[in-house]
Amino acid sequence: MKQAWWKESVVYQIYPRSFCDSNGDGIGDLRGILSKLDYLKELGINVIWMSPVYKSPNDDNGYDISDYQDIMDEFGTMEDFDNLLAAAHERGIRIVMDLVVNHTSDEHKWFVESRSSRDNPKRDFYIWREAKDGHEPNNWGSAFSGSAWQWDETTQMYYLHCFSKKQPDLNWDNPKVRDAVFDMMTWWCEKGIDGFRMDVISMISKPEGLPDMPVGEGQLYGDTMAPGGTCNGPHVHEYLQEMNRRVLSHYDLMTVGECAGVDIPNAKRYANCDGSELSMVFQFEHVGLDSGSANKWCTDKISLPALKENLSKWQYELNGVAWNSLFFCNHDQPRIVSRLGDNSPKSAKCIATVLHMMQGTPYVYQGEELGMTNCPFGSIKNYRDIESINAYHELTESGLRQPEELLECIAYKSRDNARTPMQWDDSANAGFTTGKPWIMVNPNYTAINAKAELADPDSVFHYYQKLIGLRRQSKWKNEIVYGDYQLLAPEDPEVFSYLRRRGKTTLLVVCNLSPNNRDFVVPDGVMWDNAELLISNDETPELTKTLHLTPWQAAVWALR
Ligand code: TEU
Ligand code: CA
Repeated sequence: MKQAWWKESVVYQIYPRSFCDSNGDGIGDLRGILSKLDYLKELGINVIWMSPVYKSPNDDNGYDISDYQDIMDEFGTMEDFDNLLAAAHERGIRIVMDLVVNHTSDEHKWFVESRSSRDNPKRDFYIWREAKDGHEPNNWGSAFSGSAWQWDETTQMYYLHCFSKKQPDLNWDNPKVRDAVFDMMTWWCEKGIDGFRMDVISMISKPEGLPDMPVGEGQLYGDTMAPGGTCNGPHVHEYLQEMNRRVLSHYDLMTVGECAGVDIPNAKRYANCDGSELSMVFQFEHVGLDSGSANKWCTDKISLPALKENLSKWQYELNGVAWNSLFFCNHDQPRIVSRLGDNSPKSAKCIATVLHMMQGTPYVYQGEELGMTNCPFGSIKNYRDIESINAYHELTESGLRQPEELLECIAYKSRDNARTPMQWDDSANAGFTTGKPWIMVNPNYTAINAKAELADPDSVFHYYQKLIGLRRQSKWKNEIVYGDYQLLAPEDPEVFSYLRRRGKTTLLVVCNLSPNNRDFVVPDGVMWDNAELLISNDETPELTKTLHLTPWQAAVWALR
């Protein structure tokens, strides 16, 4: 298998708004990130992916960009960015930018021109349609509630927005849009950045004729992300191959496509090892396993056998032909220790072991390395996320859901759970800001914070540091990065165990993802004589045919 630096990396995702505030306005910023580079160096990561830092009115916290080549006022200046990039490179840390080009902000100059008149040269930069029988052109719903179409009085037409109405979709079928995007990407590459995470890149090619989509149970609109909708559209691979030819292939970049709705066949194309499109993709099947039949607003738990089957499918299918990203957390997902664990540090370490010993590039989301948990927001007034707030109002005002039960689901699944301020220490506001934070701080910051964990050799932080060290520096790094994967005991409802094999070495990974003591019989065929323990989150477990596992115990051995 071809080796590459981005296959041997561990990426740390920063949500700048909530990471570190350097000027006391309650909002994280670039200088705040600069001040924490040594912390990230200590953790051992070698790539930072920053959520968008470009000019934005922040309708969707920066995922609505009004100028791709300038820095958001709240985050600082382009000089601050240049200083951050240089300082990261000095520490051997690469920086990957968040590329949001499925849509812009409605305040972007392209859209201001496009909406000004039907014959403006920029009109076809976006997707405009006449009303149909006096109504929206089709039944598509926005991911942030309501219709995906917004009526524009000036030119008496609708424009498409798959997200908020302040995020009009770009028309990628227009070669002038592709030219403008590729020019902007080249401008950033010439500044020396190290790659792009590409926001909903699987959605840039819309289906011919924009057909109505099925309306799911408990839904009010057609689901654009269902098969045949906006994901994996007719020209998406053609446009990405063009992007690769015209921009990506000219630089040494890591690229990861955020591919809502991606399946294995499309992933093998997006993340093809032949380098024709992207380095890797984010797939979302595993973090969709606890979505109800209607939508994500439920409190269902993830079934472990289903999770084992799904993650194993991706390990088997992409091995040797494409490349996996490995994540449980990001700025859109609730905290995994609350979703799959029991909020305990030991369960956080167990979950991390499951992910970090697989084949693929692991992503650590800010605070995940501390075991940060979901936040008790309580009232809907304490939420800031457009997705949660709009869903609450649409679903309760339509009578589809009752406020109390829906609020329980929002508490469990809201993106805001990942967006509470990073917990640096036990001083006011967890050391995130000296001002009033833009969103509430999780009250458990007095117990869960970086300062305390840096001082505790048994902390979640030091466990992540060890996992990252195993992958990046240890004598086992090639087995961990490139070894083949084999799931063990698929039917076990609590223990997630698998092998990694490369040459004469086999790694045995055993994780008891349950609060119960468990005996686990190591399947036949797994032989060992001089086993060596790589990592464990408990007293060293005796390696015998029947392992006696404590609650949430994880252990990895190298077997020769
Ligand atoms: O998210 C894409 C996406 O599908 C989201 O709707 C996400 O899956 C969902 O919120 C999970 O419940 C990307 C960005 O990551 C997200 O932050 C942006 O809001 C969205 O695109 C629009 O840019
Ligand atoms: Ca600030």
